[in-house]
Amino acid sequence: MKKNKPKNIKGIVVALKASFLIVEIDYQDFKEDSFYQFSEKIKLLCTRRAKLDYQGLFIDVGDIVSVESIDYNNKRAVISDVEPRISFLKRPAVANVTLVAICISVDQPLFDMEQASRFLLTAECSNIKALIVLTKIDLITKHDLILYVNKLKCWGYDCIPVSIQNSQGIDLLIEQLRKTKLTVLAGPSGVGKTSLINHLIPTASLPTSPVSKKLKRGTHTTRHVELFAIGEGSLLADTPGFNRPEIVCEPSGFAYLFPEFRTQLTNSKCKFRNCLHRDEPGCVIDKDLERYSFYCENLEEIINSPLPYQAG
Ligand SMILES: Nc1nc2c(ncn2[C@@H]2O[C@H](COP(=O)(O)OP(=O)(O)OP(=O)(O)O)[C@@H](O)[C@H]2O)c(=O)[nH]1
Ligand SMILES: [Mg+2]
Ligand SMILES: [Zn+2]
Repeated sequence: MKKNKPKNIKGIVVALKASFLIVEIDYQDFKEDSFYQFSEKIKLLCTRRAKLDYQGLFIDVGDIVSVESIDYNNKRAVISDVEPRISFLKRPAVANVTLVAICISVDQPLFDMEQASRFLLTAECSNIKALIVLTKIDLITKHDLILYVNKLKCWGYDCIPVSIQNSQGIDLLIEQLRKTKLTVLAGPSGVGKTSLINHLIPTASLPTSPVSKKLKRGTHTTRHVELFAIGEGSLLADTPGFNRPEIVCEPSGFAYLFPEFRTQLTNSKCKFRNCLHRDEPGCVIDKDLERYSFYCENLEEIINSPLPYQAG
């Protein structure tokens, strides 16, 4: 018996282009359909039903949506609904993220503790698991690399050191990405996020550019968030680099965004319940930890921010 073509089907938003959304749907849904015989994925250029705007439902890359009025010849459709998100990374804006892979280069541009921490705090604020991808390790010695890895361990983070020049760490990174549903590559401009995607998915062929010799910074080559398939059911997002992520947090919760402080606060309690871990007596935070002064400076900024609990 001929199956009825489904009225609307589910897909994932893989990119935003001007006022359109690119939605990828799975042709497998139609395999038994005698009219459409599909075997792979298809991208549709979509608009959205006005009712979604009235309902205040935003749609970003990573959102699972229902599409209807599908025109297969012209690859167009209309988004009629959006599923609730399991997570949302605010900047770069990506929905349903399961892992933020924060790319930080050891050189060109040089590793910057404050900048790296700001990216990590963004992931922590969104309650999304973070992993550091230490890039361009061909530019430093083995000895210096060990120092970086140990430093990040003290901050409470695992890292995967990689280089696309000599393929070091690439297999380990692929293994991690293939067991994760949606990984976002985030980080400053010029650290090599897009180069990594081109290396991992050669068909992507995305534009990259050298770091500015004068400013020693990236040149903001990637302008949009885009999702790419990597392995069965795993997605990887390239994102535009930016240099100083904003920290949005309440002063009392700030210390909990640092894994190395979190461990201390879980193991023992400060004398005062409202301790902000500065000069309060009976505070359990170890003031010798590397990121302690960064914590204090930014706490001050958060407290004195003209906007409620914003700094950056
Ligand atoms: N030596 C070395 N250079 C690299 C490596 N990975 C990337 N690069 C270079 O770094 C430069 C910047 O790379 P991109 O991939 O454009 O950086 P990006 O993070 O995507 O930058 P934005 O799109 O601006 O955010 C390019 O010239 C790359 O060739 C690496 O492993 N080693
Ligand atoms: Mg890029
Ligand atoms: Zn304290």
